[in-house]
Amino acid sequence: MISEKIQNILNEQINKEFYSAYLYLAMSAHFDEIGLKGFSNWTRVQAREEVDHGMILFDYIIERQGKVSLKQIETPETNFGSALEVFEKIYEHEKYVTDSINCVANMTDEECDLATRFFINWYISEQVEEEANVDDVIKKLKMFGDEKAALYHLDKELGKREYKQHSYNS
Ligand code: OFO
Repeated sequence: MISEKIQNILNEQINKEFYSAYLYLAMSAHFDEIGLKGFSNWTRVQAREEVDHGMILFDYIIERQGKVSLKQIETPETNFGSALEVFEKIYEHEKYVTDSINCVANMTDEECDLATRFFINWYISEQVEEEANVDDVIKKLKMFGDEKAALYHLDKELGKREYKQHSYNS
């Protein structure tokens, strides 16, 4: 069974993951509005992955005989700028989520909860991957500046991203 402190911090993390999904969906709608279908696809796929992240925590709490308590999800902003501005926002957001996951890991150490410490390692690796993926897009956007042809090709590339269900250990 998990302690109350661990249960609370995992429930807070569920909320952050679902908020992430909302934020990515808002960005996806923005990209659709400005005609960048590939960017819209990328952020939409990411939103689905965020739901998976939330559900993995949800299932873990239940498996450890804890209580899931779902909190209100904050409204994401809707005013976004250029593709670069959006991706810079994504990077900041993912850094915030990384810090939050690190706090969960610290708490498992404080509570001597080795099972949750082992579980949360999956999220630690996932955050490394997410920050790297976003950084890759930012670098490309910076490299090509305002070049329309390059943006067109990047949009095509991001349009190829496919959703693959995330589950613990995959
Ligand atoms: Fe769930 O990793 Fe992004 O926010």
